[in-house]
Amino acid sequence: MKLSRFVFLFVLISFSALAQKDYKLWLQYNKITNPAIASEYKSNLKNIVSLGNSETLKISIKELETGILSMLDQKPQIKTEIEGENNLIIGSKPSLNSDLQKTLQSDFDKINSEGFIIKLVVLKNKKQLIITGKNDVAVLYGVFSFLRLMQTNTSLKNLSISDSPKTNIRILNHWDNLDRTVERGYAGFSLWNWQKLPDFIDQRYVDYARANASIGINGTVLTNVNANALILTPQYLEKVEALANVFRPYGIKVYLTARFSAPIEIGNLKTADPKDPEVMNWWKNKAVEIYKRIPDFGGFLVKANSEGQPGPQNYGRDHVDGANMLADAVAPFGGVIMWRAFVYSEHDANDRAKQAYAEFQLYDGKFKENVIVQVKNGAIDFQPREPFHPLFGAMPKTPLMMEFQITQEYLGFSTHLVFLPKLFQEVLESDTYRKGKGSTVAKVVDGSLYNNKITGIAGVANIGNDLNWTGHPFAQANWYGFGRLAWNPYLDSEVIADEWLRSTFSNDENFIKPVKKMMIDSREAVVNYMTPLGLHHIMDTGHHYGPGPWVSNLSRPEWNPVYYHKADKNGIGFDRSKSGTNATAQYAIEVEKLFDNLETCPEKDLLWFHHVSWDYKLKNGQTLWNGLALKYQEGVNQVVTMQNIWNKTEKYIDAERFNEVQMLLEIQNKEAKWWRDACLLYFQQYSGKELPAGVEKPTQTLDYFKSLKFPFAPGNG
Ligand code: GCW
Repeated sequence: MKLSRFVFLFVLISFSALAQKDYKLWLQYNKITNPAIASEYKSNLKNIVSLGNSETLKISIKELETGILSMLDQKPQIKTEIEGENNLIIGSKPSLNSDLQKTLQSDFDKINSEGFIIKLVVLKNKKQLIITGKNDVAVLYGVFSFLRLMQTNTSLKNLSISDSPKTNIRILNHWDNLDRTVERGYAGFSLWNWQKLPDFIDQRYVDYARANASIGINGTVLTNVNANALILTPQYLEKVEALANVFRPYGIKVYLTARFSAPIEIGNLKTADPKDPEVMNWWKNKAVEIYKRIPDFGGFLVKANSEGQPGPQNYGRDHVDGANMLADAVAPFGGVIMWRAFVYSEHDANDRAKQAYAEFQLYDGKFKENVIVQVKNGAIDFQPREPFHPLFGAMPKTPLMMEFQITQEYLGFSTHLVFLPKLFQEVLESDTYRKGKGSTVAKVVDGSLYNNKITGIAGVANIGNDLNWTGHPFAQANWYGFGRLAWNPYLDSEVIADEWLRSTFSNDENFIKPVKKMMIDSREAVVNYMTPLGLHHIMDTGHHYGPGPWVSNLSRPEWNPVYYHKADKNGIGFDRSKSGTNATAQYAIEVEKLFDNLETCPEKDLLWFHHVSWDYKLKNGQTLWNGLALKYQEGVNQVVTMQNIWNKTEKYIDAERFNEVQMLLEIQNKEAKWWRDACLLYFQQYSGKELPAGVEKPTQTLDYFKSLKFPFAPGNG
């Protein structure tokens, strides 16, 4: 072999070997180095008894074999009968013998249809380990959960776990277009290769389903909410069917976005009026056609009469008319309609934050049983921090599902390390007070506050065809954490970070401890260097990359950052209190009072609810101007701390991911400074004050920052 060819091959092989690490996400299955733990597992994992034959069970067994071989260097024997002791028994309830069913009865009573049991049991005097649930997908969840125990080096002693998801619909929303661009996507192009489907099944589809199943995600909306009707044509449905076939054994249902005007665009009708019999029929027939191909099709996600999307209002009808018409079409097949409440109108420029509530709250109780209203976590749009959306808790007779954004549209794209479960947890823990103290958003979302029949959590996916799926290695943690919180909205983000780090990198405490802290603090860092003290939506417009607090020339008032910060010589902030737009009145009285009063309003939300003078005294004694400037500086300092932490991790992890994260943190550092300098220079024009001691001098002029243009920033169509 010629040397050059040899070198080429070597580079290729080592490249793919290295790239694999990133690709494997949180399913690294690293060798267990703790001898005591390893030997516990080894003795229980010599034999696997598989009680069944379904695709899903085969996947479960294969996953166990892969994990055990990789973590323990042990190849388990696969059997179909229980003989001897210390077997790992895998199978769903119907496949268990009566002895086992009896032994586990009280555990089965505790779980729902998707829940699982992992337990050490004694059967006829013999110790066995069992993973079971009421059906095979539940068993698969149990298997992944067991592998997580292994990956996190958790002892098997006294093992007895029964765990069920607290929500029904745990779903990713892909804002993927048919040309494979991804709206607000920062990790390459769409995974769905429509041109090669249905005949070419990319291994990536399988790996995608596997990763999702491993964290309990059970649904995926394949297409952008800014929808294209073509996805509903036979040509595309055939491709969707192929994907649904891949995902099914992993327990993942496929959903599509429905463009409201589809009956006109692909059905040759004159109207899409939801009360028109022909339109109603068109959707009914469309549902029949889809369910013939995909019997477990999940249903439709709809963005209607929002940001230019067509909807029932085009015909003088309302959201209820539109949603219920579609609900009727999919109801015979058990489908659901996820109707989005993300609406705001250019005709109501008073306060965008009030519009979804104003438009939807009065529909409470009017939607059909299989409609669930999908509400973003906050009333504006996925900002680094927003108070919880006032609709949560305010529609007792309507199931509401949470929409989080996993992709970092407003949080530095995939170049900034921001651990989002911290943000998600803050929202889920917020108290709506709608049924007294303790009426948290989590309780609205999991249906326990109002006994809703369907419940759900959606996350706008951050996944693309980048080798590492999410662009930033740490953005994988946001996908992971979303899935974990959709399963259990009461999980602590620190627990999530811990699990993820151990499964993704290493169990070494010297690595875990500092890096976990880095992750936990990363959310506050981004708030500090972008939008401290309740500022919001001051990103440059369109692409939302970098600061643009000065933008004021867009046609719709609420598209301009100046609309949100309202800085003038008197002060800064959006007055949403009684003296302003009175948005606070959309909350329960306890919350309203808290936010309305300048004294009690949490400082983290100060400028969200109040216009405050530059000399206003903050709780720490600083003036608002000084405090704001110091927050921006603190954000930058936090990024430096993150870099220092990361720089010490080299010896614990592979060089590739170490280097990647190191480079990305350097970008984050530069951009944090950019944010600080641009915003402070801009606001300084109004405050007319010097930067306080401790805040670094800007290195460029305001004009320079204003001159920066990014015509090809990703994710912007
Ligand atoms: O966050 C905004 C985005 C739009 C998005 C819209 C929505 C899909 O800037 O790109 O459109 O929200 O959620 O519908």
